[in-house]
Amino acid sequence: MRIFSGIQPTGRKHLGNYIGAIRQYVGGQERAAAAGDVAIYCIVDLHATTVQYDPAVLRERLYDTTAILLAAGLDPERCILFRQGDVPEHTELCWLLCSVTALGELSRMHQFRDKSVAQRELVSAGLLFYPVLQAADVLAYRAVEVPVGEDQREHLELMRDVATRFNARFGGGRDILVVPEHRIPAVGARIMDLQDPTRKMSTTGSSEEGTVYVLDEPGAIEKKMRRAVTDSDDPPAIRRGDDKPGVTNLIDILAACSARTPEEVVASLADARGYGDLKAAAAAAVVEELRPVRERFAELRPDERLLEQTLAAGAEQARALAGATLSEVREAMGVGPPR
Ligand code: AQP
Repeated sequence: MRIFSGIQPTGRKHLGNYIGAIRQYVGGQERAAAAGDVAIYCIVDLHATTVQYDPAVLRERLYDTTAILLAAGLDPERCILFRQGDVPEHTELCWLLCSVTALGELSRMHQFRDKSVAQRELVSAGLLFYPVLQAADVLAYRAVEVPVGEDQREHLELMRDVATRFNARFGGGRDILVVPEHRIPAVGARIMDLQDPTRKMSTTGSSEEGTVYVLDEPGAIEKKMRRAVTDSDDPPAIRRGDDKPGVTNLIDILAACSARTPEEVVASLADARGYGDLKAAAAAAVVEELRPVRERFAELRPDERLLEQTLAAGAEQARALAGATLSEVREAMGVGPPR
């Protein structure tokens, strides 16, 4: 069972990225190996160019993200970790897949609509084509499973449509591309902003106070968790529910960071005096979850040469796999000389 996922090197990685995606990546290494296959993880620098950005900052963030992934437990001996821009097969496949992607579907994507509103100077065509490049990322490796957070569900559906349409149009009775499944974590698929728990915790749309960063110091985490918005129920009720987004978010964070179910967390807080106890327990669990990652990051991040070597070795492995898919796609589409 082949696993693939990508993560942007934008901004500072937050608790939502960590629980929704990064932790799943780490577990994926074992599961893919147990099935005799490999997990492939890509830092998608090309995706990051679809909104306003500073080229020098992008490089810094790329190294930050690489070091965070390694610190969280990705092992280049057990997975393929690489930078998207090092594997040109992604962009070529993106172009070829455009022929089986409906413009109307792209323009209806939530992420395109939300992010295009936020672009003041230019709404780039890249922002519109983002999901096609994302489809190429996954389909190039014939991945079966894509670990992502809940916010990527729509893009995954589009990717599945693109693969199905490609096979029907060009496959000649064969499934040249694999239609992937998404893997969304049972708890923590959508971590919410601590200050506005009706919105997802996000790199671009969240406030500093509402966002716990993977590299935050314990004091900063405790402060943000202590100030998390809950509700004014009197007496306070520690339970999950659509009417209680702030409390639900804290319960989910605590469950995800203490390897328990939300129900077990609620039961463990049956004698709590109020939301303060929930916040303190959640803060302690997040601090302990992120502590080893922050400490290991501090060791790894300064050696940019080693990070580059790791990415280059990963890109070489990735190119061998993506190149094989691409040559079949080109052949099926009648592009370039016959094989
Ligand atoms: N709040 C979240 N809860 C759970 N999972 C989340 N993810 C993002 N936010 C949450 C998951 O993190 C993975 C990597 O995301 P990304 O960095 O590639 O960018 P994104 O999905 O666009 O999310 P961000 O970081 O919040 O950025 P912006 O503000 O640009 O949207 C993905 O698997 C995602 O599902």
